[in-house]
Amino acid sequence: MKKILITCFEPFGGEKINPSEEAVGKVSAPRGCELKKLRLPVRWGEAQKSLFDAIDAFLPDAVLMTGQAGGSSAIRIERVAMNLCGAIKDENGLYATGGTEEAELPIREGAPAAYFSTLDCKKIQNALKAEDIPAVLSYSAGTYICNYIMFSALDRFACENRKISAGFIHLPYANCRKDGAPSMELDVMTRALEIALAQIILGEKL
Ligand code: PCA
Repeated sequence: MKKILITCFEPFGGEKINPSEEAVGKVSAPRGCELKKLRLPVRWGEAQKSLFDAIDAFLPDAVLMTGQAGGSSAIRIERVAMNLCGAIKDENGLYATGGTEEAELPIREGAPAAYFSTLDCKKIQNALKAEDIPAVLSYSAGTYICNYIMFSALDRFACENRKISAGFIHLPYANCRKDGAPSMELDVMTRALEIALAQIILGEKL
């Protein structure tokens, strides 16, 4: 039985829901997979600690992280995470420094500038497109908490020389929006995550 940790985020930025939390909540574990679901806070520091605690307790073979990318009209499979906490205030109203003075800083001083996802992103994209689900490869996961946890996981696995595949998928808004921003049906996003999980299991050489 392969163990996969799937993470999502709490709502943030005044939104009532986070599509990642809704979709992950509905995802069923593919056959041959023990799935652990984890909701992360949109807060610097706390998100990484919560992720690392879950990895230590569950010892997954793979980690699929998910979050919301408002404004996107397709599933975004992230190829790259960079070593940067952007100058963005979290849900506590704090920058990554823990203070209120605007600042950006590296996620880990001395770490590589970036890591590639260790999931087979192209294979996941092809599998989604085969079911007519709009999906793109993305070359920036942004500079906020999604990039932060994607980088944190990849950096930790690289440092510890652990063969745990890890990557990130960003989801569009879930509901039709008054502001006209693009959205996607929740059932479609849930199916997309199940397809991604199935591809991850196929790709695991355990
Ligand atoms: N999206 C944000 C943080 C949490 C989420 O769901 C991001 O893209 O960084």
